[in-house]
Amino acid sequence: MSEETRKKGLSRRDMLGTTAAVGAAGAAGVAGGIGLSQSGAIISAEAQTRPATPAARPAVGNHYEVKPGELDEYYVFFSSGQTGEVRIIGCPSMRELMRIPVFNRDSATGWGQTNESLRVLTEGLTPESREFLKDKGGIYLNGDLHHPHPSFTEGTYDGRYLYANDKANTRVCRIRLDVMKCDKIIQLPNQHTVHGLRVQKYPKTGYVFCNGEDRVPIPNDGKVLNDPKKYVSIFSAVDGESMKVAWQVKVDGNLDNVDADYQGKYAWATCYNSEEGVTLAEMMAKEQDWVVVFNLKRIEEAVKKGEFETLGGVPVLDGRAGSKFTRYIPVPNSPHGINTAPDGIHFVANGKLSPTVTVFDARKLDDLFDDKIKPRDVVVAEPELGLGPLHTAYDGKGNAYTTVFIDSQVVKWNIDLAKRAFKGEKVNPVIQKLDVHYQPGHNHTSMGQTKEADGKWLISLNKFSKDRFLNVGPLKPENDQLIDISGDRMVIVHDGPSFAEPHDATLVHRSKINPLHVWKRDDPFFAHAVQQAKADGVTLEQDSQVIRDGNKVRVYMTSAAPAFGLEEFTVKQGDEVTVYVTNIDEVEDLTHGFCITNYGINMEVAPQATASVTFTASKPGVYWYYCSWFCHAMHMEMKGRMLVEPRAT
Ligand code: K7E
Ligand code: CUA
Repeated sequence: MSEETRKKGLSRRDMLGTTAAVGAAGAAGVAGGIGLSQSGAIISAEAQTRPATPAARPAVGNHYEVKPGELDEYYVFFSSGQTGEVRIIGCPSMRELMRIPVFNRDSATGWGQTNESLRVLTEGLTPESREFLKDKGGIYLNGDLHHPHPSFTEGTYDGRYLYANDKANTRVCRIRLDVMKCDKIIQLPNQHTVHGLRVQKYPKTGYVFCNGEDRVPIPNDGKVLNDPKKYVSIFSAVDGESMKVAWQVKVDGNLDNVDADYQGKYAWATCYNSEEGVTLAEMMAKEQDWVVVFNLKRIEEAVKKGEFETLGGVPVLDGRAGSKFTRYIPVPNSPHGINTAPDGIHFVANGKLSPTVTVFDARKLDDLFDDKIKPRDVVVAEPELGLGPLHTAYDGKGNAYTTVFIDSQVVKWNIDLAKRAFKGEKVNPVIQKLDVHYQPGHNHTSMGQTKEADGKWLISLNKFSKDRFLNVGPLKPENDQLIDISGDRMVIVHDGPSFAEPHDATLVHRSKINPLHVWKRDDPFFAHAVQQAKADGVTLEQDSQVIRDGNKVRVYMTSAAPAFGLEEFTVKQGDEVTVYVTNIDEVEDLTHGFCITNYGINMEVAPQATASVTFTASKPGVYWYYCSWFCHAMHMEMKGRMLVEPRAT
């Protein structure tokens, strides 16, 4: 690359365009008619006369534009932080495609109100939480979803599930990727919050690893209070199939983030507060903290042999300093993200308070556990990148991309160069520092957390957006920036505002995900409704009728645009009413809704699904119900009346 092009921020690839058709348009504009596509063919005269790339737009061609009607190449599963849901974004368009309610209450779909969602939200609660929520509606209404990660088979995504944590109420969820609905939520006993979450990559998921961040007494029942020496933090492995806790390990310090290897032998977590303090000053007192490595085989053997104590109904092992299950590798104070490279060899802990990242070689861990080497012997590089390294992503070509929060940059660096520098060679591993806007947390590359990392895209999830968008008042959106990493240089191509607070995201090639177009009638998601109907002698797909069972009333109705199977039904004040709506339309995207005015009821019923909701008919009178999802020219007329007879007094 010539010095001049370097100054302009252009690489050879930028000038030649990326894809023959679309990239060429940009190339013509940028390079003033070089006239070559990537394949070397001379581009058309028409392409050469297309309007030049506007000066403000990065000089990379506009291959990130996904034209109306075209589909994106990647699904991005975004967390939403304290909103509590998962969002699906298309990449490279960055268009929001869908929201999946999980730990939140959702007005549009009825999540948190339908019987189907309430089952998911309540069945995995600990007995203590169930008791606690008894007079609070039975469910938590908030969540803090940080880390959404899809299931693996042999080192890459298999399209079955997505898992995520709830930091707010110590829960883990599973989303079925065939229907994009949450089908399991469990609350982890013994531990206090779950922050880091990553999954087993090999041979398959397998385990979902969940970091307990805060230290508390076990059991946390008030007998021990202000005696931090007796607090402990917990590392959990959840079985991703059964969604039960497989085992837990007690550790020293506070666990932050976690990741797993490509061999199925180890998981590793960053750990701060080796001081075991309870105030900020205490937690930051020491110069060093740790990365904890968990030996999965040794843990499994011990569990098999019964070498554990049962706490909160699950097997708990002691992995504190000196244990055969763990090794504690010292790293600079308060590390944050930990990220496994697609080469299957390296993993990186990000310094946060230290300007460095620490690179480990997983091949040395067998020797470490056999005490043949010292913990720091596993470290093979420690490059200095900038202020506030938080998370690292990879391109599969030996390069790493680390967010530095305080400097508001993404730093591209080379793992090999970093290792050579660590050995004393005079080389600079840093390839480029790119300003992002502003204060990045996680960043993620396309397929970058699998062995199929493809090095095309990087998304920087920036916590602040400040002046990048129209001012919307004191509360601002975050800014997710799309960065083209396919060339020598990183180039920002898109700013995308998003609401609270996408910590983390996973970019999955669309070939890995195959959702259904309409529900299957035998889906387990509404199996309870099917069972109840059967017991009542009702065929959900045909019958609309009211069954009285003491003061319980079950109202079954079909929905087919633009009519419900029942134009009215009558109940008595005080009845416990369950309405089952079955959408018998088979047309893709023809979703109905069921909303009862002034009864606070609303739910979505997608094609071929059954949804149900239970409430007490406490108010007498006439209450119209209507379809709340636009379905037909006569959608406004898709309604009926619930007549509630007053209680005889
Ligand atoms: Cu860095 Cu919760 Cu993944 Cu946020 S954590 S940034
Ligand atoms: Cu059915 Cu709108």
